Amino acid sequence: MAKTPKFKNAKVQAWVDQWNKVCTPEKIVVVTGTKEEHTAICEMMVKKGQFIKLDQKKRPGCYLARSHESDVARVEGRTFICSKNEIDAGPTNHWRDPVAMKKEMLKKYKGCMAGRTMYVIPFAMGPIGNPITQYGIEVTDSPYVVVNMNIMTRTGDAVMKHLDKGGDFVPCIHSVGAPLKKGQKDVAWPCAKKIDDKYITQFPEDGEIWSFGSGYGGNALLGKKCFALRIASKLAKDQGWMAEHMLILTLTSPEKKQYHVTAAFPSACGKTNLAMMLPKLPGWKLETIGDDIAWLKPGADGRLYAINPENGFFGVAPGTSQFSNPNALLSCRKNTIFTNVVLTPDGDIWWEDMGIDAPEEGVDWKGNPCYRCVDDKRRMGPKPGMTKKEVKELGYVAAHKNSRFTAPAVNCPVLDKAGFNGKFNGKPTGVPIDAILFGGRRPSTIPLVNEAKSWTHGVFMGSAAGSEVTAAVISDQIGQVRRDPMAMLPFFGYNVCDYFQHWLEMERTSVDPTKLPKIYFVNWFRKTAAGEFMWPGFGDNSRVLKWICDRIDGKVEANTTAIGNLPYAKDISLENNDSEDPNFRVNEKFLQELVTVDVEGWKKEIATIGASYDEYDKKASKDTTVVNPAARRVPAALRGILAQVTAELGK
Ligand code: OXD
Ligand code: MN
Repeated sequence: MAKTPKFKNAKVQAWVDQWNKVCTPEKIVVVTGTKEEHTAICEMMVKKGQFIKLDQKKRPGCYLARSHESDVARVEGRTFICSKNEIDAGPTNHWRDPVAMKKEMLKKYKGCMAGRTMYVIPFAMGPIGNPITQYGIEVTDSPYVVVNMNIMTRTGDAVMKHLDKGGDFVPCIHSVGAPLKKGQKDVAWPCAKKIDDKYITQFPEDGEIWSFGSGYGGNALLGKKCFALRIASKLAKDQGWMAEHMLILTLTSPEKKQYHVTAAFPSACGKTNLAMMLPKLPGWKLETIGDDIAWLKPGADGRLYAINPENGFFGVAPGTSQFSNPNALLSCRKNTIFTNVVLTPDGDIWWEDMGIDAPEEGVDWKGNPCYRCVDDKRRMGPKPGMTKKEVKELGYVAAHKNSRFTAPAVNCPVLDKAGFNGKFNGKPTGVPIDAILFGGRRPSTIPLVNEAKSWTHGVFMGSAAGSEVTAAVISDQIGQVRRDPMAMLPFFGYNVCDYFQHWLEMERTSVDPTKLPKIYFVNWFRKTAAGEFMWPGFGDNSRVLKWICDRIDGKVEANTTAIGNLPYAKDISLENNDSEDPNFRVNEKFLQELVTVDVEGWKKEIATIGASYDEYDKKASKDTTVVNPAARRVPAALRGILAQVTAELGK
């Protein structure tokens, strides 16, 4: 056990004392958040072989880490919501009894930091001092977590000063679960190697987060998914606000009118790309406020005001290119940590679909040599002389599919600085939201854009969101469509049915429901039977955003259908639709199809939405602790919309 530093905040003192006794670290360091401290930790990791320093001319302040093969993404199967009653975790979460879980995990934590440094990270989710901001303390034995938290959240002395005044915070404990014996050499990526030894645990009623065994992303950077979504969603429900898996952007029209939009898409479905998009439509400007999480609070005028609680981007690297997201590439030019990408011989990085030629030779995410394919300069294989087809057949990628960049938001060339700092018109209110988008990767059926007929219809749309599973999670279902309500499936801190009810309550309790944002469902990912994309996506998505703004301003009519209000194709602007490459040009024939209801497809869609509701309801029916089961089922208002859409489709 190390000597515990003294803290002015008694709850901080108790939290650090408690974990010092349990985890018995060699020493304790309180993170101050300075640049010098950050660099010193990175350099210490370079010395220990845990970071590779990239070429500092090309990538100043940048480092590369390679994780253990068992530790490459979020582990949903090992993520637990430990509410006292199982029904409060709901049908979509893994529930464990909180007392039993703490007992089980305490055994794991016992002595787990032996030979390691325990870092105490004071962090803020949101701009320090903003009324919407919340605070946390993460105790961790991972220097990788410290430097990533420094980028992803506001950390250090300024936060501690706030807590010194007695401010409350969410206590978090994290360990990689790899104690060191005396004299034992550390490995490049310490973690618990067996999936079953990893625990990502939320105690929503105590407001505590306990994480063990993983050092990767959302499993370990506890401000992100564990706090800003799982714990915050429960706080938000209790306090009448919303914590959502949404990007936030600011759009300015050629007439200089500003709109603020949030969008909830599942992991790795293009939130970062939309948040930083370069509009194809002339005269339109898009700025970024956040790319992953939004906290929305009702203002006195009835509008919903949003902040981005984060401070950086934890972006998926593969696919990020000069074409798909030049602003993301520029965001990671400096002071960025790359994880599981390819190292080039000149000390730079590369990944699949980066839009530039691969180096002739490099080092892949596992640390093994990799080589440019003989017939494709943009692919790499594990042996020299391989063809693209051979590499594909092997299922080999040189950068892991969930490899990431952790980049400071201030690097983003199109950052809306005021909005990012939680300000609107000089006031720390967050920005007023005009439209909420839901979406996912849906190769069929779902139109390009569909406007909800009412708030309740919008909640229905969100509840029915679905997407193909991506590599952001360790899963055997990658590529299959799964229901992912409001893109929150892995992130609900409580019962999904109560969450739906909470969304409905936002309208019921609003001082002026007419001021709530309009809700839309978008789909950039429709494919033809032959597998080609029907919509170019990326900068062309500005055409859809413009239609949404036109609808908000009452400038265009919509086609009222059974499933919602669809655009007339003529109202989707085709200005500047002159790319030479047909893949990057709107195809007018496809456009017509994208705004037409696929009645047969929708009948199937509606049946599977109903089936997902039935699944959610089953849990409430089985639970003997439920006093009023009807109140814990999918709200009748959503069942009502389902019935209405079904009836109208049948006409
Ligand atoms: C993320 C995710 O890392 O959703 O943002 O997985
Ligand atoms: Mn996310």
